[in-house]
Amino acid sequence: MAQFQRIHFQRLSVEEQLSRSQHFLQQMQTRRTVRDFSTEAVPYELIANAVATAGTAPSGANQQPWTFVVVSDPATKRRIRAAAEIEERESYERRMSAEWLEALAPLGTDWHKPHLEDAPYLIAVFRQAYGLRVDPDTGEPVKIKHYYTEESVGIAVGMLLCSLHLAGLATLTHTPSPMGFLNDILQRPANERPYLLVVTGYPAAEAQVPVIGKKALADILVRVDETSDRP
Ligand code: IYR
Repeated sequence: MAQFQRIHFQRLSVEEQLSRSQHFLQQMQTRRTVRDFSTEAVPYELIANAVATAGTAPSGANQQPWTFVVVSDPATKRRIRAAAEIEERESYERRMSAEWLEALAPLGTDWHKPHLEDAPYLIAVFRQAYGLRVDPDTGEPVKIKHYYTEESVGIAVGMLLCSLHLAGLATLTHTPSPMGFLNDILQRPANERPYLLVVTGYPAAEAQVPVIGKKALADILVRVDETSDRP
Protein backbone atom coordinates (compact mmCIF):
# COMPACT_ATOMS: atom_id res chain seq x y z
CA MET A 1 0.00 0.00 0.00
CA ALA A 2 1.31 3.46 -0.91
CA GLN A 3 2.15 5.78 1.95
CA PHE A 4 2.84 9.46 1.44
CA GLN A 5 4.52 12.28 3.31
CA ARG A 6 5.03 15.96 2.52
CA ILE A 7 8.00 16.63 0.25
CA HIS A 8 11.00 18.45 1.68
CA PHE A 9 11.68 20.92 -1.13
CA GLN A 10 13.81 23.99 -0.82
CA ARG A 11 12.58 26.73 -3.17
CA LEU A 12 15.47 28.91 -4.34
CA SER A 13 15.53 32.44 -5.71
CA VAL A 14 16.01 32.61 -9.47
CA GLU A 15 19.44 34.21 -8.92
CA GLU A 16 20.46 31.30 -6.73
CA GLN A 17 19.13 28.79 -9.26
CA LEU A 18 21.07 30.37 -12.10
CA SER A 19 24.23 30.69 -10.08
CA ARG A 20 24.15 27.05 -8.93
CA SER A 21 23.33 25.74 -12.37
CA GLN A 22 26.06 27.81 -14.02
CA HIS A 23 28.60 26.74 -11.42
CA PHE A 24 27.70 23.08 -11.85
CA LEU A 25 27.97 23.35 -15.63
CA GLN A 26 31.38 25.01 -15.39
CA GLN A 27 32.65 22.27 -13.11
CA MET A 28 31.30 19.49 -15.31
CA GLN A 29 32.86 21.08 -18.39
CA THR A 30 36.28 20.38 -16.86
CA ARG A 31 35.67 16.60 -16.66
CA ARG A 32 37.91 14.50 -18.86
CA THR A 33 38.12 10.77 -19.22
CA VAL A 34 41.62 9.79 -18.10
CA ARG A 35 43.55 6.66 -19.06
CA ASP A 36 46.88 7.26 -17.27
CA PHE A 37 46.51 7.03 -13.51
CA SER A 38 48.85 7.79 -10.63
CA THR A 39 49.21 5.09 -7.96
CA GLU A 40 48.66 7.76 -5.29
CA ALA A 41 46.11 6.76 -2.63
CA VAL A 42 42.67 8.36 -2.50
CA PRO A 43 40.58 8.82 0.68
CA TYR A 44 38.12 5.91 0.79
CA GLU A 45 35.37 8.23 2.00
CA LEU A 46 35.31 9.97 -1.41
CA ILE A 47 34.50 6.65 -3.03
CA ALA A 48 31.91 5.73 -0.39
CA ASN A 49 30.25 9.16 -0.80
CA ALA A 50 30.16 8.72 -4.58
CA VAL A 51 28.50 5.30 -4.24
CA ALA A 52 26.03 6.74 -1.71
CA THR A 53 25.26 9.51 -4.23
CA ALA A 54 24.71 6.93 -6.97
CA GLY A 55 22.36 5.17 -4.56
CA THR A 56 20.10 8.25 -4.55
CA ALA A 57 19.34 7.78 -8.27
CA PRO A 58 15.80 7.19 -9.47
CA SER A 59 15.16 3.62 -10.61
CA GLY A 60 12.39 1.53 -12.12
CA ALA A 61 9.82 0.84 -9.36
CA ASN A 62 12.50 2.11 -6.93
CA GLN A 63 14.06 -1.35 -7.11
CA GLN A 64 17.59 0.09 -7.03
CA PRO A 65 18.94 -2.72 -9.21
CA TRP A 66 22.63 -2.04 -8.63
CA THR A 67 25.65 -3.29 -6.73
CA PHE A 68 28.92 -1.35 -6.58
CA VAL A 69 31.98 -3.45 -5.80
CA VAL A 70 34.85 -1.21 -4.70
CA VAL A 71 38.22 -2.86 -5.32
CA SER A 72 41.51 -1.55 -3.94
CA ASP A 73 43.22 -4.89 -3.24
CA PRO A 74 46.29 -5.04 -5.54
CA ALA A 75 46.01 -8.81 -6.14
CA THR A 76 42.36 -8.49 -7.21
CA LYS A 77 43.15 -5.50 -9.44
CA ARG A 78 45.93 -7.57 -11.04
CA ARG A 79 43.51 -10.41 -11.77
CA ILE A 80 40.98 -7.98 -13.26
CA ARG A 81 43.65 -6.41 -15.43
CA ALA A 82 44.90 -9.78 -16.66
CA ALA A 83 41.38 -10.99 -17.52
CA ALA A 84 40.41 -7.68 -19.15
CA GLU A 85 43.56 -7.61 -21.28
CA ILE A 86 42.90 -11.14 -22.57
CA GLU A 87 39.42 -10.09 -23.74
CA GLU A 88 40.51 -6.69 -24.98
CA ARG A 89 43.41 -8.12 -26.97
CA GLU A 90 41.04 -10.55 -28.65
CA SER A 91 38.62 -7.68 -29.34
CA TYR A 92 41.18 -5.27 -30.77
CA GLU A 93 42.94 -7.95 -32.83
CA ARG A 94 39.93 -9.96 -34.03
CA ARG A 95 36.43 -9.08 -32.80
CA MET A 96 36.08 -5.35 -33.47
CA SER A 97 35.16 -4.26 -36.99
CA ALA A 98 37.35 -1.91 -39.03
CA GLU A 99 34.59 0.69 -38.68
CA TRP A 100 34.67 0.38 -34.88
CA LEU A 101 38.46 0.65 -34.72
CA GLU A 102 38.27 3.71 -36.95
CA ALA A 103 35.71 5.33 -34.63
CA LEU A 104 38.03 4.73 -31.66
CA ALA A 105 41.19 5.97 -33.40
CA PRO A 106 40.85 9.58 -32.09
CA LEU A 107 40.88 8.24 -28.52
CA GLY A 108 44.16 6.36 -28.97
CA THR A 109 43.01 3.29 -27.02
CA ASP A 110 44.45 -0.22 -27.32
CA TRP A 111 44.27 -3.50 -25.41
CA HIS A 112 46.84 -2.58 -22.78
CA LYS A 113 45.09 -1.64 -19.52
CA PRO A 114 47.80 -0.71 -16.96
CA HIS A 115 45.35 1.73 -15.34
CA LEU A 116 43.41 -1.27 -13.97
CA GLU A 117 46.38 -1.85 -11.65
CA ASP A 118 47.72 1.69 -11.26
CA ALA A 119 44.53 3.43 -10.14
CA PRO A 120 43.84 3.07 -6.41
CA TYR A 121 40.18 2.12 -6.92
CA LEU A 122 38.15 0.14 -9.43
CA ILE A 123 34.40 0.38 -8.95
CA ALA A 124 32.77 -2.59 -10.66
CA VAL A 125 29.12 -1.74 -11.26
CA PHE A 126 26.67 -4.63 -11.50
CA ARG A 127 23.10 -4.48 -12.84
CA GLN A 128 20.67 -6.75 -11.02
CA ALA A 129 18.75 -8.21 -13.96
CA TYR A 130 16.27 -9.62 -11.45
CA GLY A 131 15.95 -9.67 -7.67
CA LEU A 132 15.99 -12.69 -5.40
CA ARG A 133 14.04 -13.37 -2.24
CA VAL A 134 13.65 -16.52 -0.22
CA ASP A 135 10.16 -18.07 -0.21
CA PRO A 136 9.28 -18.32 3.51
CA ASP A 137 7.32 -21.57 2.97
CA THR A 138 9.69 -23.54 0.79
CA GLY A 139 12.96 -21.82 1.65
CA GLU A 140 13.62 -21.70 -2.11
CA PRO A 141 14.91 -18.57 -3.86
CA VAL A 142 12.25 -16.77 -5.93
CA LYS A 143 13.03 -14.38 -8.78
CA ILE A 144 11.62 -10.83 -8.57
CA LYS A 145 11.13 -9.08 -11.89
CA HIS A 146 13.09 -5.83 -12.21
CA TYR A 147 12.09 -2.96 -14.51
CA TYR A 148 14.18 -0.58 -16.61
CA THR A 149 17.44 -1.84 -15.15
CA GLU A 150 19.64 -0.50 -17.98
CA GLU A 151 18.24 3.00 -17.64
CA SER A 152 18.35 2.90 -13.84
CA VAL A 153 21.97 1.80 -13.61
CA GLY A 154 22.99 4.26 -16.35
CA ILE A 155 21.52 7.16 -14.38
CA ALA A 156 23.19 5.96 -11.16
CA VAL A 157 26.58 5.71 -12.87
CA GLY A 158 26.15 9.25 -14.23
CA MET A 159 25.63 10.49 -10.70
CA LEU A 160 28.62 8.45 -9.47
CA LEU A 161 30.83 10.09 -12.11
CA CYS A 162 29.60 13.59 -11.14
CA SER A 163 30.41 12.94 -7.49
CA LEU A 164 33.89 11.60 -8.21
CA HIS A 165 34.63 14.52 -10.53
CA LEU A 166 33.41 17.14 -8.06
CA ALA A 167 35.52 15.44 -5.38
CA GLY A 168 38.59 16.17 -7.52
CA LEU A 169 39.12 12.68 -8.86
CA ALA A 170 39.64 11.50 -12.41
CA THR A 171 37.67 8.62 -13.88
CA LEU A 172 37.65 6.20 -16.76
CA THR A 173 34.47 4.36 -17.71
CA HIS A 174 35.69 1.04 -19.03
CA THR A 175 33.65 -1.76 -20.57
CA PRO A 176 35.86 -4.73 -21.32
CA SER A 177 33.87 -6.99 -23.57
CA PRO A 178 32.74 -9.57 -22.66
CA MET A 179 33.15 -8.94 -18.94
CA GLY A 180 31.66 -12.03 -17.33
CA PHE A 181 35.05 -12.57 -15.66
CA LEU A 182 34.03 -9.89 -13.16
CA ASN A 183 31.39 -12.24 -11.73
CA ASP A 184 34.03 -14.93 -11.20
CA ILE A 185 36.75 -12.73 -9.76
CA LEU A 186 34.39 -10.70 -7.55
CA GLN A 187 32.15 -13.66 -6.70
CA ARG A 188 28.88 -12.01 -7.70
CA PRO A 189 25.70 -14.05 -8.15
CA ALA A 190 24.13 -14.86 -11.54
CA ASN A 191 21.41 -12.17 -11.24
CA GLU A 192 24.13 -9.49 -11.18
CA ARG A 193 25.39 -8.60 -14.66
CA PRO A 194 28.59 -6.56 -15.07
CA TYR A 195 27.60 -3.12 -16.34
CA LEU A 196 30.89 -1.27 -16.41
CA LEU A 197 34.10 -0.61 -14.52
CA VAL A 198 34.79 2.88 -13.20
CA VAL A 199 38.53 3.37 -12.76
CA THR A 200 39.26 6.26 -10.39
CA GLY A 201 42.16 8.07 -8.78
CA TYR A 202 44.43 10.96 -9.72
CA PRO A 203 45.82 11.41 -13.21
CA ALA A 204 49.48 10.39 -13.65
CA ALA A 205 51.86 13.36 -13.61
CA GLU A 206 52.39 13.10 -17.37
CA ALA A 207 48.81 12.09 -18.24
CA GLN A 208 47.62 13.21 -21.64
CA VAL A 209 44.10 13.35 -23.03
CA PRO A 210 43.04 13.37 -26.67
CA VAL A 211 42.16 16.70 -28.25
CA ILE A 212 38.44 16.15 -28.72
CA GLY A 213 35.45 18.27 -27.83
CA LYS A 214 31.77 18.15 -27.01
CA LYS A 215 28.96 19.09 -29.36
CA ALA A 216 27.63 22.64 -29.09
CA LEU A 217 24.42 23.15 -27.15
CA ALA A 218 22.63 24.14 -30.36
CA ASP A 219 23.51 20.73 -31.82
CA ILE A 220 22.04 18.72 -28.94
CA LEU A 221 19.12 20.84 -27.73
CA VAL A 222 15.90 21.00 -29.74
CA ARG A 223 13.41 23.45 -28.28
CA VAL A 224 9.69 23.13 -28.83
CA ASP A 225 7.85 26.15 -27.48
CA GLU A 226 4.78 28.12 -28.51
CA THR A 227 6.76 30.02 -31.18
CA SER A 228 8.12 26.90 -32.93
CA ASP A 229 6.70 25.06 -35.88
CA ARG A 230 5.39 22.04 -34.04
CA PRO A 231 6.97 18.75 -35.05
N1 IYR B 1 36.40 -1.66 -24.53
C1 IYR B 1 37.54 -1.25 -25.31
C2 IYR B 1 37.18 -0.50 -26.54
C3 IYR B 1 36.50 0.79 -26.41
C4 IYR B 1 35.26 0.94 -26.93
C5 IYR B 1 34.64 2.15 -26.90
I1 IYR B 1 32.84 2.35 -27.82
C6 IYR B 1 35.25 3.25 -26.29
O1 IYR B 1 34.61 4.49 -26.24
C7 IYR B 1 36.51 3.12 -25.76
C8 IYR B 1 37.14 1.87 -25.80
C9 IYR B 1 38.55 -0.48 -24.45
O2 IYR B 1 38.25 -0.21 -23.28
O3 IYR B 1 39.63 -0.19 -24.92
